[in-house]
Amino acid sequence: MLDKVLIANRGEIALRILRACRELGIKTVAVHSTADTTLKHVLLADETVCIGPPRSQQSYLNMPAIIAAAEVTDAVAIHPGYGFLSENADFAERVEESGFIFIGPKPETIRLMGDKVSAIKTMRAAGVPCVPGSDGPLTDDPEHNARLAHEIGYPVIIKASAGGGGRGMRVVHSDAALFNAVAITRAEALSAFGNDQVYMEKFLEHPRHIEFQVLADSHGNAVHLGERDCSMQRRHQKVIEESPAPGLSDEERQKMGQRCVDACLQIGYRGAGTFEFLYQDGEFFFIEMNTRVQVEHPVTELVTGIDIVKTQLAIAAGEQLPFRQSDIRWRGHAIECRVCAEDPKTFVPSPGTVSLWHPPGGPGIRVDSHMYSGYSVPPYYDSLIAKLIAHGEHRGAAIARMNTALHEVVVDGISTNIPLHQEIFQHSAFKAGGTDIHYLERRLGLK
Ligand code: MV4
Repeated sequence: MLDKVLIANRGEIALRILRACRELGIKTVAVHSTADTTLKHVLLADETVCIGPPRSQQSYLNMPAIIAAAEVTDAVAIHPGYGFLSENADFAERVEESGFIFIGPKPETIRLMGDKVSAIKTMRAAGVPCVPGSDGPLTDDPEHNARLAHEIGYPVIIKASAGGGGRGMRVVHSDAALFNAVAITRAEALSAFGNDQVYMEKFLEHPRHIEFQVLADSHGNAVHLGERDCSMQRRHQKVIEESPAPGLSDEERQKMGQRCVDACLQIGYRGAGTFEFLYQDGEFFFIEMNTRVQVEHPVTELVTGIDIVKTQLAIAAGEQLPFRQSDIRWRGHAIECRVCAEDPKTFVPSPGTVSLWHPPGGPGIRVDSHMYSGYSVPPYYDSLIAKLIAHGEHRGAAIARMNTALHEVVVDGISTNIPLHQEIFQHSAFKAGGTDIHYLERRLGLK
């Protein structure tokens, strides 16, 4: 196994990674900003290194400071968590060039998937179904683009190839709007990402967001752990995720899961990964691949019994996957609520000191959180403070357990979105399952 791992992240995921390391007997190094000296995983780590001032750009995104911290502590590997540098191919490359193991895919895989045009091309070639679209970057030829839009059929969506996660997109309904939409998306992409490549897809009007979890080792083995439904979102921020996706048949799961596994083997994928799909009218359409561990990984862990973070560490240590596809069994249903330090009505961040924290408990409840009574939520970072995850024998049982947890949990001193979760759990459409990506914003009266 690995001797010592540097955790290049903060908050709940840093604590999650620290716990996985501890279980495996791996020593830990926590790197942190000056605003994060009292983070729970920093207090628990074997060694700590302060890497800079509060602003992420100068700390959690500061590549030389993180690599220097690995050097002075003799860490052998770096776990990037999610967000920050987790999908930065240049960082992965610099980590490897400095003689450390990057806990994730090869830098070239991260680069390939970071460019959405090349990701889609790769997946299409590997037999993964994609959205009907330009199958390559758009040119500046207005006639050619208009012909393409007609072939695909309006509405279409113009997306930045370097975007993803909802950044740099524009829906177009007519020839009249196409030329400007391409020009504006291109200009925005250039200023936001330093890359003006854009592509076109058929715009799907009422899809669900369903993603498949995969794990692949460096010995030619890959498995899928089924899917998560992440459709309950607001402004591209997921609010609730669940596994399995309501109404998806075993046949659909096996078929799409196998396509993802085959694609992993074809591209030599390594580590944990997520294939994002839009699912509409019984059909899957690949949109993006995430090359990191995801916030919502616990729902998959609860239904499969597989520890995704420990498996990431084993893969990075060069081990073979300890299970085959036929070993993987799905049991029951799991749902995750993201608890954020924000006003439940305005969604304005609410940093400050948590005066009281009573996590929920009982059968089938898991809480992933770095919070403690007296912890101060700094204003500089993402507002996620806890993930409540409920598991039950079926969806209704998981909902009942989450409902209980949502009425038991106490966070005092700051505002949280717990009232929003309590409300969603009363919605009959949520209870029925299978709502699309627009459901929450419509229900909140935002659209
Ligand atoms: C789409 C789409 C409809 N049609 N692509 C937004 C985030 C990025 N990952 C892709 N996104 C979308 N791509 C086509 N061809 C609708 C969205 C979309 C969305 C997707 C997943 C989760 C939430 C979303 C919210 C708004 C729009």
